[in-house]
Amino acid sequence: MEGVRFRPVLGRMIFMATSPPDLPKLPSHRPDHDDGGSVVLQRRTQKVKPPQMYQVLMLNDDYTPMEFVVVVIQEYFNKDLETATQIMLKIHLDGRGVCGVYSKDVAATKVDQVLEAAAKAGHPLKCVSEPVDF
Ligand code: TYC
Repeated sequence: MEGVRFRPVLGRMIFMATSPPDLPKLPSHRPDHDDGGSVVLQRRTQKVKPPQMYQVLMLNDDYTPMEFVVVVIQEYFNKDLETATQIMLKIHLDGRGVCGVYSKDVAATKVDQVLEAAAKAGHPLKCVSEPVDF
């Protein structure tokens, strides 16, 4: 009988394309005993903690004008006039007060901005950041 003759290489290709691959045996997820179909959820301890936050504090001094402090708090900590005035008065009375709470990098930037504005204006205003729950 005159059949179609494949060249040997083509015959190999067809064989490879149609044969299922030899897969490694995966571990079975079926229980090896009858669990009655129940599902058990295991509680895991939380691994991801929220990031450490930093509070930006301004410190009192005897020379920086109150008005300047209020403007700085409004400008860099996005507070309205009333809130900024309350924060300034708290700093004036207690020696220090929180102007805002931020991630580490943002808090460091706020400190730099306040110190630069104060230095430019010739005021000794001091500003620091510290981890919350310090
Ligand atoms: N104590 C300053 C004054 O009487 C006012 C002041 C408030 C200064 C807050 C600094 O962070 C400060 N002029």
